[in-house]
Amino acid sequence: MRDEESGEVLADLTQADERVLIAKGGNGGWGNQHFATSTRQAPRFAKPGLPGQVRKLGIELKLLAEVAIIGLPNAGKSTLISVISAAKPKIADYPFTTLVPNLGVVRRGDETLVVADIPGLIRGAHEGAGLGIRFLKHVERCRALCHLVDASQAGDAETDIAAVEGELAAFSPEIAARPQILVASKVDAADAARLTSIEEAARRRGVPFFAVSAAAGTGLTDLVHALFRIGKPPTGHES
Ligand SMILES: Nc1nc2c(ncn2[C@@H]2O[C@H](COP(=O)(O)OP(=O)(O)OP(=O)(O)O)[C@@H](O)[C@H]2O)c(=O)[nH]1
Ligand SMILES: [Mg+2]
Repeated sequence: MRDEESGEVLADLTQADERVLIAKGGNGGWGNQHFATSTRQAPRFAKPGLPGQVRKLGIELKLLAEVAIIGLPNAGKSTLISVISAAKPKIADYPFTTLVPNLGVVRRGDETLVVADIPGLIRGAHEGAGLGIRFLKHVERCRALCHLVDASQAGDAETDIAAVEGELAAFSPEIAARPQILVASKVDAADAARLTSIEEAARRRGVPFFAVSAAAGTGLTDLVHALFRIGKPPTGHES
């Protein structure tokens, strides 16, 4: 929350029920009761209160997910979150199905992890193309990124992967440098050369690679473990 005039950050509310006083009310006035005496029981005058503080605020909502699922439109992000969490986002075979991020809680035993399905990113997103930048800001709070790449299409994946990475880096080099995994989606319908190119792209970058099919349910357990690994801060004594 910012003061629109000065740009000063007034508050950053990250917990449920957190409160902050942004604008003080004016001092109260004195009602006519205050001026009443035994001989003047209903005075016709009173002292008005002072006006309260007036401020113009800029308020932004940022989701508090631990891992953001990012990728080109139609990569299968919403389908993935629908099978690893209880979230039930809209899924369709056209780009920009997801218009606002969806949050899902992924469970592993007693542990939970909050994952965000971010609307598809395209080249120029950091300048506002597609649904773009409005949603990149939701990625700011995530510890880690799960970059989903459609393995069912034809063609080398490097260009697609680099396009998404380029947008992230243009938005924030700091976000682009967060822990990442590269995940080939739709491997039930994979194009073999494409799948290999995704794996090679992961190897070149030195990031973990996973192959999943949300439709067939393959690779999901390994992926969930990986999401917990990157999404939770290291405790220092994990095996
Ligand atoms: N064969 C196959 N198709 C899949 C799989 N996962 C998703 N799809 C299909 O891919 C299309 C896009 O899926 P979505 O989950 O809506 O993709 P998205 O990345 O959320 O797309 P946007 O919200 O538009 O960015 C849909 O037609 C899905 O049914 C999969 O594992 N296998
Ligand atoms: Mg979607």
